Formats: sequence, structure tokens, C-alpha cells
Amino acid sequence: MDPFFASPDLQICRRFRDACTGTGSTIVRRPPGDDPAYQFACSAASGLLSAPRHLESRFLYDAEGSALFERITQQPEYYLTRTETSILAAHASRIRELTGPVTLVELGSGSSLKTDLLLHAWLEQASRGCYVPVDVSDSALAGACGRINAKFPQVRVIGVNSEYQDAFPLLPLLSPSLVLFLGSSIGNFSEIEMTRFLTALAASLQPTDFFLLGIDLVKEKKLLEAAYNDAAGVTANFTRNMFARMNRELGSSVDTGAIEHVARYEEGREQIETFAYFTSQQAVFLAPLDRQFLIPQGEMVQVEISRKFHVESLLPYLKRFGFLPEQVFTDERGWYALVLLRRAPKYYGCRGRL
Ligand code: AVI
Repeated sequence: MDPFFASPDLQICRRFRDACTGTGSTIVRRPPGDDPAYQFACSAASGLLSAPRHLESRFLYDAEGSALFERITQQPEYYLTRTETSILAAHASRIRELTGPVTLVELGSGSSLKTDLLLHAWLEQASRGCYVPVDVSDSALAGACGRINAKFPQVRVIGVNSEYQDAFPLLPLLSPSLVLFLGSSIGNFSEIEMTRFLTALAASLQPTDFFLLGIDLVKEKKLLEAAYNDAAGVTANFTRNMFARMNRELGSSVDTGAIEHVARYEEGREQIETFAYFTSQQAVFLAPLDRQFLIPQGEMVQVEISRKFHVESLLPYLKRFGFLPEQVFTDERGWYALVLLRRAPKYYGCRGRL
């Protein structure tokens, strides 16, 4: 078939297959589809027209947003990354024992710093390995691939620059694998997005594949709210960056000084809800659509949710998607969990509510 007419899925699979024959580190990019600025503008328009107004949290992560998120992970109040790293440090070898010498695939890899612990454990038991980080941020991916290639020359690194789901067609090529979804990123999905994600992931994995899921657990409101309201104001800048990005990419001319960050824990829904609160009326222009939206003074626009979980209810929920628990690892305070799952041998596709 003429590659010009091949679907983006087929093209990314071909590019990926070609990359597999090489050595060292490579980045595979999805062929350009719709204009990214147009997609961002359409999503923003639909969210700003909804009641209540909201924006898709995936747009928080341009190069600026990814760098701010890295800084969030270093804030003293943001315990998630440190706690997850401590669990990985304690149990990486056990995870390798349970999975065997599988390919490591990391969804939303960011800087990939925690992955070093797993790569060390992998190389303790074999002379070679393969690591496939997947991230929408080209800059974060290039940095991570270069760093890992320099630190672990025995590891073949193939970076995939795409959304998580766009990398799923590659998973059958990588089996047997361990798919990593760390940092409690699953908590940023709504119930519907989580269902879609787990259904598509289960359908792309083989019964010999594993899934390692990082989840932040329900805990005291005070601790949760502190984590999303750091004293240095880095999370507040992360929220404002959504609109700074609209100014850069969509010509929006929003005064980001008129935005206050609000993050509060809703106990009934067991989630942190993050908003941009407008202290004065703002006109948001979306150049690709040639449309303007008025946000009145006092309005809150939701930019993110961060759901918190209970291991006891999450495990039966995951089972309905065809993921069977292999082992659950937690820290001594019981704040965070890493759940190692295996794809069920028989899986016919299922839906479920948490
Ligand atoms: C990436 N994700 C899991 C982070 C979280 O905790 O929800 C994003 C974040 N937003 C504000 N602080 C951190």
C-alpha cells in the first residue's frame, strides 16, 4: 500500500517496526493529523460552552506545563512522587521476579526518573533490556531518551511521541511486556475516560503481559489539599499555564494575573477538583475558530480532577476489564499503592463502574 494512504495507526506501527531493528535510542512520532492548534481550540470552545465550564486537563502539558509539573513533584507538600519512588525502590526486584524479562513500556513517561529503579532491577538479572517511553511532550521524551541511553547503554530505548491511546496499536508488537502507568495519572481521568482507557488497554495486551498501576489512596483532606496548594505557588502557575498556553497557541490574550488557583478535596466524590478562578471578566479569543468567549468575574473554570482510590474497591473493578491482581505494594503510611496486574487469560471485554 502507498504509505501516503496508510492510516496513522499503520504508519506509526511501520515507523516503530523500523526503529526496532536499530540500536541505542530513537524517537518515533505519530504522523501529523489534524492541526494541533485547531484541536486545542475545538476542545477549549466545547469546554467553555459547557455548564459548568471546564477544560481538558491533557492540555496542561505543553513544554512549559511539563517543566512546571516536574517542579511540582519536588515540592515538599506533593508526597505522591516521593512515596511512589520509595515503593519502587523497595520492590523493583520483586516486580522483575514476578514479570520475568519483559519489555518495559511507560505511558506518560515524563522525565522517566523513577524508571531508573526498574531498569537497574532488570539489568541485575539480564545483560540487555528494552524500554519504550510514550509521552505527548516531545521535549520531555527527547530528554528522557537521551538520559537513559547515556546511563544504560545496554538498554534499547524507543521513545513514542503520542497520546497514550495512540500507542496501544504498538503493544502487540512488544509482548511480553510490562506496561507502566505511574504517578496516579489514572486519577486525572473521568469515569468514562477511565473505562475507555482500561477497555482499550486490555484489548491491546496478551495474557502474558503485565500492567503496573500507580494510585494515590484516599486520605485526610488536609494532606490532600496541601499537596495541590503548595506554598511556593508552583501548582498555581501550572493551572495558570493552561491559559498562558492558550495565549501562546490560540492568540487568546487572557490576563493570567486575573486567575487564582483553587484546588479542593470533594469528600463525596473522593477527588481533588482544580479550578481557575477569574478575579475580573476576561474575553478568551480562540484564533483558529475566530470566536470569543466571555468569562465573567467570579467564574470558576475546572482544569483538572485528581481522583483518589481504595485498593479494596479498585481491584474488583479492574478485574471486570480483564486485569487480575498479582501483588499490591504500599508504603508504611498506606498513602499510595503500586498494583501489579496480569492480563486475564480469557477476556471478552467488559464494562464496569467503580
Ligand atoms: C499527573 N497527575 C497525576 C498529577 C496529579 O496529582 O493529579 C497532576 C497534578 N496536578 C496538580 N498537581 C499535580
